Amino acid sequence: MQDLLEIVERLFAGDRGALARLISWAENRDSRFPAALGQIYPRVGRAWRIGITGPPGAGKSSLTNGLVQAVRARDETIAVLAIDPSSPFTGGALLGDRIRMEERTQDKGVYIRSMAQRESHGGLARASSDACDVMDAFGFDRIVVETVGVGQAEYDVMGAVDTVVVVLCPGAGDGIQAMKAGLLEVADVLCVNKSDLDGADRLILDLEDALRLRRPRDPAAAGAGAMTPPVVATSAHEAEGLDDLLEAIDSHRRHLERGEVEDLEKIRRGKRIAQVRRVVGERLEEELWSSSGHTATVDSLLEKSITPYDVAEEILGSVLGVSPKTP
Ligand SMILES: Nc1nc2c(ncn2[C@@H]2O[C@H](COP(=O)(O)OP(=O)(O)OP(=O)(O)O)[C@@H](O)[C@H]2O)c(=O)[nH]1
Ligand SMILES: [Mg+2]
Repeated sequence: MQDLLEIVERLFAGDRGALARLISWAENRDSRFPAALGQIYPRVGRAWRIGITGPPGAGKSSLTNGLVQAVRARDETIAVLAIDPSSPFTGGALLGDRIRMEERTQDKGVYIRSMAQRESHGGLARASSDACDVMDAFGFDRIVVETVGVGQAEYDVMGAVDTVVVVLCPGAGDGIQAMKAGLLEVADVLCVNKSDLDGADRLILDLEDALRLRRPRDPAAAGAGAMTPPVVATSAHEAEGLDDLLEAIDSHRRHLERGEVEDLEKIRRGKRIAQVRRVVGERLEEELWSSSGHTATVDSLLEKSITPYDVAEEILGSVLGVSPKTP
């Protein structure tokens, strides 16, 4: 406990070692984390959380770097959480990325941290939300979470931020890919990066068409805070459009803060509820399978050549006292 109070005190005093340590606790599901979060929780909720997602190579990291500069030029502070997919195939390149990003931070107003999916034990959305809470309590004005927007885990991460920026770039069928992957549905701001390349104008027009066609039909589909996402052109290479991107993010923020569609408090409460469900899910799973009894039950039941469904129902029956689902 002494240990814990000391680290929280250091966090509040602006100690980056404490910041790093608490994020590691979140990442590794350290048993001290929940109590630490309890201590810092009164200071959570001030930072604006920006999610940056999109297909591999669209320029998310380059844009994040650009955003860091644009934010610093306004004298605001910013923390970045870069989520590595930690695939064995791309691990090398991403590691390079991480080093490139971490190198640039002699600046006290910037903090950059990466989090590997594998190290968060599958609970990526839970761990990244916890890490954001720590960075928020530390006092950063803005937090950027960068993911590769492909899988369910990344969508869940995006569900925990305030403004989602989907980054696309010109190139074979990217716009269409994005629509197929449902990326447009999660976007609060659409960013067409690499506007210095041919095809960017075309992609912008295509996206605007797609948004026009889709939105009126189903205004409720995008859920809380729904508005037609603006399409912003950027070139991270030429540092073009970064202020426009920041302005689009701020405009989305003002829109939510004015409660034009739904109250910001209510939206954030929804995100907290999702976090509670994630924590309960993780803990249940852990409790269930760490008690050797259930694992043994599964083994012995499967021996009797009954189906996995029947075994599952037996286990659920014994744990929750529910009766088997009947068709
Ligand atoms: N022409 C051009 N190239 C860019 C621009 N922004 C990024 N790139 C290049 O695109 C490539 C991918 O950039 P990253 O910033 O690593 O993209 P990413 O989306 O973070 O990539 P992953 O993390 O691997 O998914 C790099 O070679 C960049 O130099 C841009 O505005 N214009
Ligand atoms: Mg990247």
